[in-house]
Amino acid sequence: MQLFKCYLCAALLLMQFELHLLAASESSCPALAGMPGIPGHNGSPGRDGRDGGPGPKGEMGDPGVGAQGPPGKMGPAGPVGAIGTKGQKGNPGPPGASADSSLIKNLQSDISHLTNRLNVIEKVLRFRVFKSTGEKFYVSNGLVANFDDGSRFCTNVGGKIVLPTNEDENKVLSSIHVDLKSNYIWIGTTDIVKEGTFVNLDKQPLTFTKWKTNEPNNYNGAEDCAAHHSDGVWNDIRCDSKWNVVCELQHK
Ligand SMILES: [Ca+2]
Ligand SMILES: [Ca+2]
Repeated sequence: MQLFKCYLCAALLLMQFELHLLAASESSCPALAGMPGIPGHNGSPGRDGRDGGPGPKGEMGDPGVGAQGPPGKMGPAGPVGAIGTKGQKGNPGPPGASADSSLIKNLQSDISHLTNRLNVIEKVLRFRVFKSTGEKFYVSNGLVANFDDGSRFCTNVGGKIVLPTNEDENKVLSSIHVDLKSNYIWIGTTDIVKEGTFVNLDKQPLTFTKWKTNEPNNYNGAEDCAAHHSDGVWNDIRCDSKWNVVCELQHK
């Protein structure tokens, strides 16, 4: 651009020079003026200026946006608070089974049972012959008596005249014959109340019988009591006859 300006200026000066030449030819002919010189070259750039002073403080920027950091550690426990006031008394709970009282009742029951059993055993040991038959002891001291005396004897020792109520008990009674060397042993049944109908001493029907064939026969119309024969079968016989007495004692 600068060079273009120079050319343009030179062109203007050349035109002005030609116009002067034309004007001079039409009038007089004064002395010729010299031609203007060519403009010089631009000079070199000057040295750098000094650093300026610090500018004014800028405005505060907008707050930054960052991700939330992880939670910090739990702080130490605070001081112990003061004791609060006493609360109201709660409603009474439902009555529960006391383990101790239940245990005591069981122990008392066991003690009572053992005491009764011990008393029975003490009585049994006084007899020369005794055998256990499940819930009973069959005992005898070798007494030979009629039915009434024998029944009274057994009552006095806390029992009654033996009466087998099943086959096993009948067999146990058979074994006692061996010890007593007996022929007959009284059993607790009679037909005194009604001839031909034997009942036990509580006047209850018999639940087990072991009558010998053709017995009871009420021989001579005088047999209202009954006895267990050594061969294991029963026979009705006279109540005033005398035979071995065996008592039964309950131990349960
Ligand atoms: Ca009879
Ligand atoms: Ca008979």
